[in-house]
Amino acid sequence: MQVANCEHAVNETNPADRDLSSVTVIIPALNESRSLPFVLRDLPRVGRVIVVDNGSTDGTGEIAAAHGAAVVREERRGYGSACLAGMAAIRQSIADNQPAPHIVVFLDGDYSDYPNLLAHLVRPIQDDEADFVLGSRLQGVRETGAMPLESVLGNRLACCLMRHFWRTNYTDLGPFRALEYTALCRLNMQDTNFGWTVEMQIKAAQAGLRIREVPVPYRCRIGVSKISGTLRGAIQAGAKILYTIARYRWQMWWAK
Ligand SMILES: Nc1nc2c(ncn2[C@@H]2O[C@H](COP(=O)(O)OP(=O)(O)OP(=O)(O)O)[C@@H](O)[C@H]2O)c(=O)[nH]1
Ligand SMILES: [Mg+2]
Repeated sequence: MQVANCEHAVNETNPADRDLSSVTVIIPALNESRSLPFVLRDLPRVGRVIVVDNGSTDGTGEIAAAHGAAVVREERRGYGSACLAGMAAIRQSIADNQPAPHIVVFLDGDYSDYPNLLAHLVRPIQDDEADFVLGSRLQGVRETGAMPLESVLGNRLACCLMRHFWRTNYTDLGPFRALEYTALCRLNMQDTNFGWTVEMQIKAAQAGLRIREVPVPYRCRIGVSKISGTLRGAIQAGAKILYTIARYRWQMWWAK
């Protein structure tokens, strides 16, 4: 396992500083049994952790449950499908008379992000300064090899297009992000795979959410790379992201 030494970019917030009991974390996970224990170990104490086991065959769900997470199984593959299943689980718990979360955090299950920075990520929402906080890996320090060049360039291109079309200031499409729950619901998220992150960012801009970026460090994942580490995955993800931008831009023109 490779873990970056990351005393940089942001000061780790002592989780004891903040009450995180109204934060729900959604972790989409496809065959992440090796990394998930580290992710769950490093998360500060929050209200609820939902691991969406996206049809894993390596015992990901069992490992997540053994580490105290609520596990939802979603057989329909795709990053967005897993995130949507996590949101459906929140809606179900509200229907079952559980309190609605104030904040929802999305976090990958591969230990590329730093779960211990969660309090730092949610702070602008808790302080009512933002509705959507995006962890920017391109503003933070990246371990060598954590983000291949094509991934860095692809993210830059997507952000450049969003800046041009929606006047946004995004610098990344990073997966570690936090939203005020009612704002998230208003976005009516739909994408079932690689378009999820860019869809959220476009819709957040269109909905007039208060958007904030914070730099986050990023390290090499544990386990086998599924998207950015393979040429096929990178091309598929890039094509879907560009298609999603074109689609929402087209809808804007159409609506005029
Ligand atoms: N690729 C992929 N990831 C999924 C899926 N469902 C859930 N996930 C999870 O979504 C998160 C992001 O996927 P990753 O494979 O890490 O994608 P990435 O970070 O762009 O690229 P690599 O880390 O290089 O593989 C991980 O926690 C996955 O386990 C799916 O259908 N496909
Ligand atoms: Mg990853």
